Amino acid sequence: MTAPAIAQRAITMQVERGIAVLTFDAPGAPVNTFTAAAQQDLRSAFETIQRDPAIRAAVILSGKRGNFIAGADIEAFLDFRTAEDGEAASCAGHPDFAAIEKGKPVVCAIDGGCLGGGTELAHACHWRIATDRSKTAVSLPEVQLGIIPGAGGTQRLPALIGLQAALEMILTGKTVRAKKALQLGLVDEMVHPSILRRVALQRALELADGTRQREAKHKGAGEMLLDENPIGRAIVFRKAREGVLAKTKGLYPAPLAALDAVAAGYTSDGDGYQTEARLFGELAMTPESQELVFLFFATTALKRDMGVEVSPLPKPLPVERLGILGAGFMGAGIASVASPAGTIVRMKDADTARVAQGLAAVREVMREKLVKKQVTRPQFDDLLLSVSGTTDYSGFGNVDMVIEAVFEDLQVKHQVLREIEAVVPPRTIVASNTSTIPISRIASASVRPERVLGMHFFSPVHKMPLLEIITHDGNDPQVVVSAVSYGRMLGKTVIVVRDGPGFYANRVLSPYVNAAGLLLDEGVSIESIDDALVKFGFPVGPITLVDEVGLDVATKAGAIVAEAFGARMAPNESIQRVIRSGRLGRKGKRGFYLYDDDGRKGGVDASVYDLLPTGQKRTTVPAERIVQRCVYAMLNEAVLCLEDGILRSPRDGDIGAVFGIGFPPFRGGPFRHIGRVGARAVVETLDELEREFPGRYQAARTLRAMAVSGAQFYSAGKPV
Ligand code: 3H9
Repeated sequence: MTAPAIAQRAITMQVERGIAVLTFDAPGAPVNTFTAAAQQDLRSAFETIQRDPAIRAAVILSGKRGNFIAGADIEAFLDFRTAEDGEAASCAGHPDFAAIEKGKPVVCAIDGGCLGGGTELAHACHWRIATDRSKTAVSLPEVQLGIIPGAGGTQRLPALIGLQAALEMILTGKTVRAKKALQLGLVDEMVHPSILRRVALQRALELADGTRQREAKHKGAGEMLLDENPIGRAIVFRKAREGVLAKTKGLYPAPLAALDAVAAGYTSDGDGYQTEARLFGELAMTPESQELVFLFFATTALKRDMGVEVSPLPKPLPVERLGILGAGFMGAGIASVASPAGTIVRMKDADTARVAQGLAAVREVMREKLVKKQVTRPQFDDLLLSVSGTTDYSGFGNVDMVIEAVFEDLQVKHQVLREIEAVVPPRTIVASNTSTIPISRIASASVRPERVLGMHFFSPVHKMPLLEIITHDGNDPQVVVSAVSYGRMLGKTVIVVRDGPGFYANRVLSPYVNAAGLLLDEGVSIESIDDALVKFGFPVGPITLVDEVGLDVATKAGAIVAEAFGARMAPNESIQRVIRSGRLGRKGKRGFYLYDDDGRKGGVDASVYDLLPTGQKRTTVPAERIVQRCVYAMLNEAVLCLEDGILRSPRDGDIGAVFGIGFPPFRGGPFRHIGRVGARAVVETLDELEREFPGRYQAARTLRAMAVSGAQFYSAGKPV
């Protein structure tokens, strides 16, 4: 007999055979989050459960297919004014989860993403079941938002799965799929989604009857030794701290605070939860967390933006078959992300050797997926079968899209464009993976220019998240929408920019790299330039970056923007001289740095200084000035891109810089960084630099106006 539903706002409760079944289904929201109202619903549901003698146990599940609980409501963090506000939010949840933990048996039935506070709720339950659906995964992603788990995660997880495994999850925020969660003891059981509810009810009955007890995780002897004695734990904490510092260079406070919170749980009773709440509150107020939270909202807002301002919005055309021209590094890279997205790929190059090389490169990426258990053996085989090669245009007669990734030369691009258009159907979208040549110039040779646009992937394609889509004035909006939609299918963060030399990413990168080159011209050491920018938060310094992308590629991009923007981007001497000497960077195993036969980077190649204007004579420039000279050139250029209409919004500029060129995420992006420093201070520094380097740092008009008016790029609250 089923009792009538008791209406709750986000969580509804039904009682079946003495088991309270709580369904979390936040009305009108795409995912379940612990808003204040949902938290109140949970609290009152459990008060009823504990009070009502007819209820013997409970099951909690989600009413949203593929989404269990996405954690705390991140939007609420925007209202925190002090660290105490954050601490209070954390403290408010602690008694609720403690009451669940200490009360009647609760089974947590996880189907889909279980994140942050959702995972912490699961920890407080007595039995956890996950479905074997590919979307089902458990994580504590708080550090990625610059905070730590604040609903008991730093305290309960180590007890559940052991200290080392818990730290691995808490410090990285990584996602654990159902199968791995089962191995770790993070969940107790894995079932097919169709039987989740039934099994969960059954387990609740068994727990209530006492016929089933939650088994403690079977820790290995080594794990026991480490977890259960203070010396062992001290070793684990020390190693974890070293690992965090090596990875974050001390720039991200959250993982270090997480270590303190976890450690506090071992030192005294109850204090761990207080420490967790205090640190959660403190971290929520850090600029690092605020910028990471900004990035979360900016990226989710971007997912809804189709890149065109027309109404009604055209429907995206499906891309089921893709032709790729050029089986080189980029072409093969694109194939390796297109195939897992379910696309049939046909890759063409001039001869069979190149095609074979391209197919081998695709195979290598798929093999990596297999090794990391991201795909099964049959899936791996299927993925490889979906990519084929050709030296003519056979198979291009029915493709929905062609992406050309041939040599960066306008005549070559025109030639292939004509060839493509002669074989593909009129509906086919033709995209160029050019990183520098203006799309309108490429499209000028097309018989259907409205179907030609740019899709600038970043290298290595399977790792780099950004896709820059470049449109020109004559594009059909449906073509743009289709490219955006397909880019997202490939798992990319997509920004749409207008055509112009260097588009956005390469345009802002050019003056930054150039500034580094000018420092080299003066005799500043390679290490001190790279170190200064790495300490600012870039993943690698600008000189290493030039080696990575290839000196030929960097100089070519530099020449295009120099031609377009004149004195502001006039090339430095050093990089020109090094390329003229025949050094290509990592790919040629000789650049500014030394490389071994496998391409692994060693130290600076001291002999490279002989090629530079000051030879072996060194000079020093303070790290802070190095950063200003490189970064302010980039900040100013980003604003100029906005003024020129290359960027559609500061949001796109921030996302493009963070996901495309490694602008430090904890600084939010160039526009956010300007907001933090203040437009007036930025203009003052630019003016000072301009006096020293005339023509290179003329502050953008917008910045100057903002310095006077106090206007901001962003208003308070969630970015749209
Ligand atoms: C936490 O839990 C702290 C606790 O330890 C302690 C607290 C005291 N909050 O990404 P999507 C929105 S910290 C608010 O496009 P998908 C999102 O903005 C939290 N809003 O969907 C978007 O809104 P809109 C730890 C959220 O299917 C809409 O939902 N949790 C939240 O591609 C759809 O999102 C996380 O960090 C949230 N927690 O991916 C999880 N989550 O429609 C962050 C989503 O207005 N979330 N929204 O643009 C995610 O990683 C993904 O959203 C998820 C779904 C995987 C869940």
